[in-house]
Amino acid sequence: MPEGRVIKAYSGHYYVSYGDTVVDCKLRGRFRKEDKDVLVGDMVSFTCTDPGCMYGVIEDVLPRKTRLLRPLVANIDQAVVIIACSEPEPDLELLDKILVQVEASSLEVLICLNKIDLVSRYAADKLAKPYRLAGYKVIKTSARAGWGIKRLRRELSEKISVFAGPSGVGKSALLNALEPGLRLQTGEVSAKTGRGRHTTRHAELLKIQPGGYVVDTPGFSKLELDGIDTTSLGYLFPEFGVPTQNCRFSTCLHHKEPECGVKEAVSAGEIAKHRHDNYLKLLLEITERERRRGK
Ligand SMILES: Nc1nc2c(ncn2[C@@H]2O[C@H](COP(=O)(O)OP(=O)(O)O)[C@@H](O)[C@H]2O)c(=O)[nH]1
Ligand SMILES: [Mg+2]
Ligand SMILES: [Zn+2]
Repeated sequence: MPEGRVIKAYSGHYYVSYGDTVVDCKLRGRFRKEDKDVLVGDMVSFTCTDPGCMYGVIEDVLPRKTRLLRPLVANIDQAVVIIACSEPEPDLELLDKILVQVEASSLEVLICLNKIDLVSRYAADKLAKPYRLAGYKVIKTSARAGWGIKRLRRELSEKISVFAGPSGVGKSALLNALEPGLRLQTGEVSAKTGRGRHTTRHAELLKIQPGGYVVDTPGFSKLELDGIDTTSLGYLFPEFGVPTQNCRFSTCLHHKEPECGVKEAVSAGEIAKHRHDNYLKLLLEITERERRRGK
């Protein structure tokens, strides 16, 4: 039986990518009885209902690796967190908050520094350095000049990725540079909805040659730090891991405690100061939330 990936679901139609074509499928009736759901991103087996196989029926869902809630898509492997070197100025507080969410969701992470055509090489590397030190893979791109697109394509290959990052950093422009056929609208945000004009409310997988997919709805748009408590926050900053072993207290929150290995590493220049500052801001946010909920 043929197997393919659901790339779009819309009012009872499931569009299944199969080789170079897309098959318009319905669900076998028993799915409703068994309360089984089929999500964008799922691998399914299906039967064709016409000789040309334009239409089909989904017979079964293959085991799901992961299931992300926002966007609601199955089998996402990786988050590509995109920031611009300039225009808009990099918002490192937001970047660090997105990274914490991504770490908590245990996806692979790639940081993409876009618009490197607008700054010096020195400035781009200065931005990248703390994140490379923290162990993140960082790539530099310019959607406009076409730099770094090959590398980005390699990083997307054979994976399902979600693009995350504030509006205006070049998410759509990068997708267009990867797949000119997509012709996504760039640079225009509707004043009424705050969304790009072509932003669909239904998640869709866009195929990137030679064999990756990108989810077209921006992920991690609502950053509520769900399910992260004060004691787990530090573990979501990878570069805190080794220095934490030097903290005197096993419950150290790397804040006001004496003999804190993390604070010592900041003083020694081994951890970027802004990363620790942003950690403290998130710690405060979570503390306040826990207090409001009466924990
Ligand atoms: N100079 C420069 N401008 C870019 C680059 N990538 C995108 N832009 C511009 O930045 C603006 C926002 O890009 P867009 O792709 O719509 O951002 P999105 O909101 O993240 O999807 C547009 O005017 C793009 O032309 C780049 O690498 N360099
Ligand atoms: Mg866009
Ligand atoms: Zn500490």
